[in-house]
Amino acid sequence: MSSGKQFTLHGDVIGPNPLKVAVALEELGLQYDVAKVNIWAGEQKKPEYLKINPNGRVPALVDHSNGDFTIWESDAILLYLVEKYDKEHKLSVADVNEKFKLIQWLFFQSSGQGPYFGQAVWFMKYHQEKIPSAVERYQKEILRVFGVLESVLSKQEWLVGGKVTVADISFITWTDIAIGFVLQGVEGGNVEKEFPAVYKWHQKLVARPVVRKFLDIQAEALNNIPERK
Ligand SMILES: N[C@@H](CCC(=O)N[C@@H](CS)C(=O)NCC(=O)O)C(=O)O
Repeated sequence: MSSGKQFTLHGDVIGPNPLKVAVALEELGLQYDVAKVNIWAGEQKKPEYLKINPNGRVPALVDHSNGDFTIWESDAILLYLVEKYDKEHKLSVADVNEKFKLIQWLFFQSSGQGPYFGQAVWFMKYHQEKIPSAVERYQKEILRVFGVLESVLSKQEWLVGGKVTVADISFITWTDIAIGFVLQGVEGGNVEKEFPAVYKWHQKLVARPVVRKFLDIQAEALNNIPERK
């Protein structure tokens, strides 16, 4: 905590939600320490962590240069970072209308992508019973969400402002997991073929060196994940 770095990222630099925060911090050149929270051991539900994030999930971010200001929910963290520390609009937009478009996409990610994609993984991998209809429901929702993104990205390169922003970055991890795992073998789930603009957009994002670095760290960690408690 007292390394002198500006931020502490609680959670990790991997996983659908922490990874995007680590990407934004590094793309913006901000210095941070990671306080690891082992979600496989249930540390996110322990009283010490609940003081930081009462929702008991990762990530959470503490900004030591702002009186230890603490914020959780990955997309709220992204908004905080660009509002306060992206004056040059490297990952954000200047125009107010565009800013609300960016917020719109973050809301869509956190309400439309995150939960559905997350539930698909839950029912495919972790739920104690096999419930094919639940798996099918969430896989179909993924296809629907990709359909929404395709309808927009087939007409423009990025979600907002004609440039990469935190809106695009917020979608990376779940899109990667959907392409690499959840939609494998699903009818209509060949993303490159069925949603070519989404696929191209995602490939451009994962080619960014900072994104690639964290996805590689994540891939390595996933090989060593214990069974969830
Ligand atoms: N909407 C939250 C979701 C956070 C979330 O679900 N994080 C996962 C890890 S990626 C977690 O903490 N899982 C452990 C648990 O649910 O107990 C966000 O975007 O930050």
